Amino acid sequence: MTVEEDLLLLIDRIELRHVQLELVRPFETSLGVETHEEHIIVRVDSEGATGWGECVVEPLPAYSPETVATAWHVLTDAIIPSVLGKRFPSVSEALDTWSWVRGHHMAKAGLEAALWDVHATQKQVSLSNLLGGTRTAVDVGVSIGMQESTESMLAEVSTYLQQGYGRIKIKIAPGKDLRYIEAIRQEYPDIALQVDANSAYTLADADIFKAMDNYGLMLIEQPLGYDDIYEHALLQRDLTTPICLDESIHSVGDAHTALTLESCRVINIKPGRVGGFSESIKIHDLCAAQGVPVWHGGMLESGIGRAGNLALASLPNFTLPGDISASRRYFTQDIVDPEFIVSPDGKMTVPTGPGIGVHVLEERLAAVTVHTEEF
Ligand code: OSB
Ligand code: MG
Repeated sequence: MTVEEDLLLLIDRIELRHVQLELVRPFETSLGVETHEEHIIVRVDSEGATGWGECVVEPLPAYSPETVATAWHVLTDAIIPSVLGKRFPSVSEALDTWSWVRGHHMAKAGLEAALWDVHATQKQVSLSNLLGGTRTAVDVGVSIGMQESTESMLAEVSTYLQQGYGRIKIKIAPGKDLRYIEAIRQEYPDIALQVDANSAYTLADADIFKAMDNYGLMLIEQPLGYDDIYEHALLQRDLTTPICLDESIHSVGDAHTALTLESCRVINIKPGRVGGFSESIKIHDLCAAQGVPVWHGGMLESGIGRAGNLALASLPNFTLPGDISASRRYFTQDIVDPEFIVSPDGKMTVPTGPGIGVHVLEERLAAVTVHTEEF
């Protein structure tokens, strides 16, 4: 018997936890203000090994149609029953059992992440290694919420630059765009700067984006409709700045459509949005083959989700800095040890221990849990 066959993945037990984590400061985007994160932490036990995943839903369907309640329902009634108590040669066979479930990508990605972690732990390899990562540290950036004034925005930018972040992203919305970009560029002509509209504009606002071409932005993220691919192509034609799609890309098929239509020149990959690490890797590979850079987005994850994101972002075509910031940029205390930190040269080290490579602080996790269910 080979080592592979010896390490069949048996799914003994699954636990879901609805967690609530206070943010160190409110995060405002064109979608609203978030003061805390509510996610679902997924734990999988397999013959003595434990794996962890984070389902990056929000309480209300603003960024995505999924919510804590829909993910809980779909995990409980559709996805978990398809895998519980079964044995699989690898993670991909487990995924096949829930491929009949349409949509609900965040629900799927949360469980898939826990399966990858438990599998890597059993094999005694790092998640980065198992996913095909090639880097030991990744370049990271920070995503700054909308601010009351350009002065407070400049103060935020200055704080994060001092902490080492090598790339700044600011959230924009109509009325809170060019003034902010102009103010940052005056003070910092050379920093890597990009903006994220979270679909706050329409094609009627094209002139605002044309004006952004004068500021040397790395990219403009999701300016138009959250489900649009076509109109982004019309806008991209008139801009020199690359458009990056976030909300519009749910699969490798969407990525293929967007690249074929030239709707964007960069893609933001979030495992939750596309249904897990496996689909993320397909998008990564498609983009690599076409010379299109990708970067890792963020959903204000706890250390559990962040560890998985970092492992994925260690793949070779994640050539732009990710929205993967230090634990303390989000929370006073993370639920993993060691917490994630950013180095003075803007890098985050990819854990090398088995699985996600960080230890889950079970007491801390219990303290932030509002509801638990075991299967
Ligand atoms: O659009 O990238 C986004 C957070 C929640 C929902 C959508 C987005 C974001 C972020 C946060 O920008 C990035 C991070 O996790 O640091
Ligand atoms: Mg975005």
